[in-house]
Amino acid sequence: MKVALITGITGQDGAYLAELLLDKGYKVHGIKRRASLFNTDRIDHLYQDPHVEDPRLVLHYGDLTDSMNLTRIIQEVKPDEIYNLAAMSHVKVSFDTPEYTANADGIGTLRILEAVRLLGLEKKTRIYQASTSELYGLVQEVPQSEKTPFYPRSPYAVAKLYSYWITVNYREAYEMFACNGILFNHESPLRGETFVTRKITRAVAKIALGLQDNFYMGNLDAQRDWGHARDYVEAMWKILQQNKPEDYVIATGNTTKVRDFIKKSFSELGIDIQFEGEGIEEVGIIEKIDQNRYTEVTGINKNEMPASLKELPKKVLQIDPRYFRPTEVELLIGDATKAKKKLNWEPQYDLDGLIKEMVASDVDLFKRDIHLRKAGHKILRQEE
Ligand code: NDP
Ligand code: GDR
Repeated sequence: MKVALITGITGQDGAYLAELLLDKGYKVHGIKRRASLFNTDRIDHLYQDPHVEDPRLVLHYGDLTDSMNLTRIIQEVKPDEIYNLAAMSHVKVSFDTPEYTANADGIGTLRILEAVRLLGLEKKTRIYQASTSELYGLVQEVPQSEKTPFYPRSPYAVAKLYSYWITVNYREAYEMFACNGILFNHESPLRGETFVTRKITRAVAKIALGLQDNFYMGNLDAQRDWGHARDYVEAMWKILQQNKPEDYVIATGNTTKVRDFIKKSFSELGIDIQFEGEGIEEVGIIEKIDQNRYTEVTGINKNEMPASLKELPKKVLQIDPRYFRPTEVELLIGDATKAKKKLNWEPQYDLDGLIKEMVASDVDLFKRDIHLRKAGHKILRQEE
């Protein structure tokens, strides 16, 4: 039985990857951080009671900023494969916490590589490093491939640049099987609530259900190459199954503006949103609703439709400069030709399929809130 160690197992990708590896018959160890509240929601369905004999999923407390902790866990587990997914992964937040981001996202990777070397596991343990399309930053060329020069535009991306190169360096210096997956944005119903796609699908669901009147966004013109996390964790695994350690771009090859993601998400529920005005004065207005489509997806018929949606046109979106970044990445579009050829990797989802799944999941989530409210329970959720 192969043994894998996943850092960041409680995150979006960690959850999908753990599921994939368990399905493939791996024993999976994961590193989670101690938090004052439970933080394993995304992997609770995979949880195995540690009291059963030889559980296939084992969680360890740890942190990428703690070398001794990482070295001890790697010594104990002796993994065949390490997937280093842990990171402070929010680009905007990295401007607020640049030193911590450098420590966790940059030096954290060095700690893992060095632990493997110190423990004499260089020939046994293969390492996947979660590199990112943010490395390309300021546009040098499109589409971006393994050969495109890097120009990082945030403390997050600069920290990840260090990780990218230290992974290459350990591969070349010590002949370690260490690889970078340069993954473009990938999303899912498990996406963190403050990343743009999930922020949008949550707001769309809440507005459609009458739980929220409007929401605030940043740069609507940024363009991203969005794929589905399920497809992307498959690529991570494939990268470590090759004969030779190499770096790969993983992307769909299509790019979409944030404003079009918003339009498509509303349209999934039969709601037509139009944009008016310019710059920070721009607003999003619901013009009309296709009643049949709305009922088909929400299960709510015309009579039960929230009062807030009955008076159209209705302003639901405004710009708040607090969501602008000091330096922005305007355009990402990936060229995954190498991965398609060498890994035989092909994404199964397209953008419409991704949006459909995310919107349906958030509608379901907030319909549950409505039921709980009706039953007299108080629901408090923080939005950002
Ligand atoms: P998430 O933010 O969903 O998950 C990050 C994970 O890292 C969480 O489990 C988090 O724990 C953990 N973590 C954060 N800081 C530390 C730390 N100091 N020590 C240990 N664990 C820590 O990210 P994703 O799943 O979306 O992304 C996975 C990786 O891939 C990240 O490295 C990200 O930067 C990178 N990436 C992501 C892309 C994307 O589009 N999703 C694209 C390209 C790269 P907790 O749950 O406690 O917060
Ligand atoms: P990104 O993802 O920075 O690409 O990093 P995010 O979803 O945060 O932003 C994408 C684009 O949307 C614009 N935007 C907003 N973003 C957020 N979060 N909130 C808003 O209100 C908003 N309005 C507009 C942003 O300016 C940006 O241009 C993600 C992370 O998962 C990284 O860890 C990963 O490395 C990269 O994807 C690839």
